[in-house]
Amino acid sequence: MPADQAADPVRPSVRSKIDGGIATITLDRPEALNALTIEMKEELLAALGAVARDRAVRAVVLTGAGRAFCAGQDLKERLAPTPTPLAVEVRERFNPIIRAMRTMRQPVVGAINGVAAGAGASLAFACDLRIAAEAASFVLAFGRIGLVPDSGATWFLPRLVGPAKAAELALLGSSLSAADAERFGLVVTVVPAEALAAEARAIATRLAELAPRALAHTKRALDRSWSVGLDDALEDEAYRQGIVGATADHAEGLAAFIEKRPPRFTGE
Ligand code: T3D
Repeated sequence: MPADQAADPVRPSVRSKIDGGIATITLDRPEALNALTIEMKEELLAALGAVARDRAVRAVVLTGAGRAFCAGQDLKERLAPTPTPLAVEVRERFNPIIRAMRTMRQPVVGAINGVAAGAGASLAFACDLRIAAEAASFVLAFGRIGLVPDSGATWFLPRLVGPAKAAELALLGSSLSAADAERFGLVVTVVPAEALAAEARAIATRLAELAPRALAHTKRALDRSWSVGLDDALEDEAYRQGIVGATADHAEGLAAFIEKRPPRFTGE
């Protein structure tokens, strides 16, 4: 297929559905293993932005259609007559997606249905939690095409699996199976392909039932912890506790505990 026809301009390549406080965003270009074109990156960023602004959404599931999660940058697009310079593409199209995932208040559950390669692996790493289908795998395919890992891969991976495994995956480009990803703690659990959507929804439902502001502060505090010392982290926890401790949801959580009933958190 010629590079300029890589994406059908009338069919969106990213689907977004909101149901019961859970947004499911699906990368939907299965014929190219959900490889990311310019349009698709713009659609994904728009979908994440819409979800981030929607107060009714309490948790997000990110997944792929077909047999892959995402094969990273659409390499055929790079063969276009005047491709965007790589540094510009990374700064202006990939990095905003990763920042959006990390700054949105809702937790993002990656439902990794198949191979996650290149920036597709980075997308998986940028999720708050990941679950995987048995056939899923993670490949830092960048080195095979003479590139460096990007879209946060060099930041996330050592933190997620440790520096030694990160170096192996990043330098050798070895494929990490779903089973090994579970052993390294990269994924919460591995399930048969047919159970993935239900399992992702079950985890997202658990998250959606928790107090949204407490979750948002927990997400921020965890990210922030990587760049501060213990004293700073202790003070940051105290600061956030002061904020969420004054919420109606904290009062509801206490009341529910005393009354021995499930809490009903409203986000207030
Ligand atoms: O460039 C910039 O803007 C900078 C940013 C870079 C970020 C990056 O993501 S760089 C890394 C890009 N991704 C890759 O290098 C991965 C390339 N793909 C693969 O290595 C393999 O396809 C997989 C390991 C992911 C899966 O292998 P396999 O054997 O299961 O499938 P396949 O046969 O290779 O692919 C199936 C189809 O998907 C095939 O199309 P065809 O021949 O049937 O028409 C293949 O060309 C297409 N496809 C797979 N990956 C991409 C892709 N098409 C475009 N771009 C891809 N990345």
